[in-house]
Amino acid sequence: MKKPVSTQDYIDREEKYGAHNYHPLPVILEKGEGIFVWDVEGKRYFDFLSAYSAVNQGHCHPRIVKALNEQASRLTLTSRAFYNNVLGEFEEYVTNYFGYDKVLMMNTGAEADETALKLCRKWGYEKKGIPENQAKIIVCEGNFHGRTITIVSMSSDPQSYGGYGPFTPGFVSIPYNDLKALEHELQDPNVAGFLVEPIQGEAGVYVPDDGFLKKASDLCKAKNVLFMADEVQTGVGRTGKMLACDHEGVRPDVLILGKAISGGIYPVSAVLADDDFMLVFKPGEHGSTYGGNPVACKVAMEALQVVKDEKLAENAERLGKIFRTEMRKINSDMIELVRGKGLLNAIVIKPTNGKEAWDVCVAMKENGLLAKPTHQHIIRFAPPLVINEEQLREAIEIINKTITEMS
Ligand code: IF1
Repeated sequence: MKKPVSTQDYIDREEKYGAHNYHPLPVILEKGEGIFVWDVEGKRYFDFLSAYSAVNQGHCHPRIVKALNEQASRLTLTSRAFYNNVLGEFEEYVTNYFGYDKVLMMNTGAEADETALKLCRKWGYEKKGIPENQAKIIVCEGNFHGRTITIVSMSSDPQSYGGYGPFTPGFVSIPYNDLKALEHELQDPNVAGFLVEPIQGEAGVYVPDDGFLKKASDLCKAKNVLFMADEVQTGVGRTGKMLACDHEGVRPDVLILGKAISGGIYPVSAVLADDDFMLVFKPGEHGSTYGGNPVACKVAMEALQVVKDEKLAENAERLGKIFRTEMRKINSDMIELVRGKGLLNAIVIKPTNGKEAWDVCVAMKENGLLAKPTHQHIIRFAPPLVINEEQLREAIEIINKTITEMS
């Protein structure tokens, strides 16, 4: 195929040579800086997806890029067969940062979730005394934890699990935000853990009732069950606190992080837990070739420090309130509902004049703002947390104008 020149050429090439496992908006991005991205035709957009909350620190943050470059030209990968001089530095840094005894590093969110599930089962057998192969883990309907066979085994979305059986057993599903159902399932002494997203992202930014996380964590504690928070999407400032669990003063037994711990610069994920739990892994029992490599460590350390230095959680908290207030003021029947926390927000779109959430996103793209629909009728808005109020108001104006014109 000849060198692509137009947007359509790029789309055609991916269509021809790539697996068809995504359906992107028709925009070809080639540059990013802070809250903006540019397409191959030179057009600038507000990025209101932030790579699903991986780019909280903004695109190509100079400090994080510098950390990447410096380490990349020195030592990139040793595997864990040998020590390297950076891993320990990061481990000390990140455990202090989040307040846990230990960390285990992986690369993707799914791997971190898998790690937590393995840790939980092993702890269930070795510490809690669950009979062999009987451990159960409670999960929530509408969850999204990634794409592996075990993770899709926990999913209630046919798009995620359909065609991928046979499935991993050992999971029980309860409705999200349902303490009664949790209490009921917790009566089973073979339950080892409860895995939950503090806000369900894929489900369409579904925020549970105030107090849900606290009560769920208390119920787990009373039954000697691990409370495991998947903060892959909600963590690192996104919801207006460092962790979404911080809104309720909840400290998960097992904390799962990914995406923004590296600011979108490198795949880094991590599981944090105290010694009682983490030390169930013995040498050779779990791992990853790239997990904990020096580049990952340096990048993640800088990315986390940027979140603190630039007070990104505080910014998300303040601007999130403005965003939701302004969305609720938009005078259109197309907006059925506005919800979210910090800068993780969504609007529910009522199809109008044959136009759906997808059409709204295409029109917003034309007007210079990128966002992605989920579940047909929901649009998620999650700009990089480095956005300022003036920029946010400009973006709100684009959303307002687009929706008002369509309805
Ligand atoms: C895709 C959604 C977001 C996650 C939570 C683990 C993972 C994710 C809470 C896995 C990943 C992604 C992946 C992305 C779409 C996306 C997503 F719409 F599906 F729900 F963010 F909102 N836990 N979320 O949200 O992390 O292995 O991908 O690093 O294209 O699959 P990963």
